[in-house]
Amino acid sequence: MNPQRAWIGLGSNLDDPRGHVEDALAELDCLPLTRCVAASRLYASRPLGPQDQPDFINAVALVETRLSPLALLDQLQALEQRHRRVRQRRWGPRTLDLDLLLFDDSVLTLPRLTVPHPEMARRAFVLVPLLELAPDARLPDGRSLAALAAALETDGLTALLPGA
Ligand code: ROI
Repeated sequence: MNPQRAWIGLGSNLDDPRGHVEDALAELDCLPLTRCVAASRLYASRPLGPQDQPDFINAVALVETRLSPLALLDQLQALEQRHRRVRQRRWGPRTLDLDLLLFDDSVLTLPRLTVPHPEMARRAFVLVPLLELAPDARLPDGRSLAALAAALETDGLTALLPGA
């Protein structure tokens, strides 16, 4: 079977967020049957949800994988655990969050996994980095991500300079 293309959203706002996201980008390339083929710049973003938490670092990666969507989800969750993800409360701070955003043109509604990610169309910290890599990207239903992003507030989102 040919590899399939999956988009992964990365986010962190605890314990050296930039380090967690940079390490996770490298680790995605080491997952079984998976190669990381592109990664966006890192972005600093104001928290969506409770404001009494640090700003996030966000990025998006494109991987090619021969894993099934659920096997890829298992690998992403194991990677989160290796970053000792602590989830203290819903929408609270976290050391590493990995979201499976898109899996080719699949539409999946499983108990553990919904693809496309149900919130992605409303999140500038997901759409802006993704569009950096794929300006013409669309949801499986044909909606243009650029058009969705244009409707969003991007005030709290800043691309970081490499190495800065
Ligand atoms: N806010 C931002 N800016 N970035 C995230 O990755 C993020 N992730 C979350 C919540 C807490 C909803 N807010 C976020 O899970």
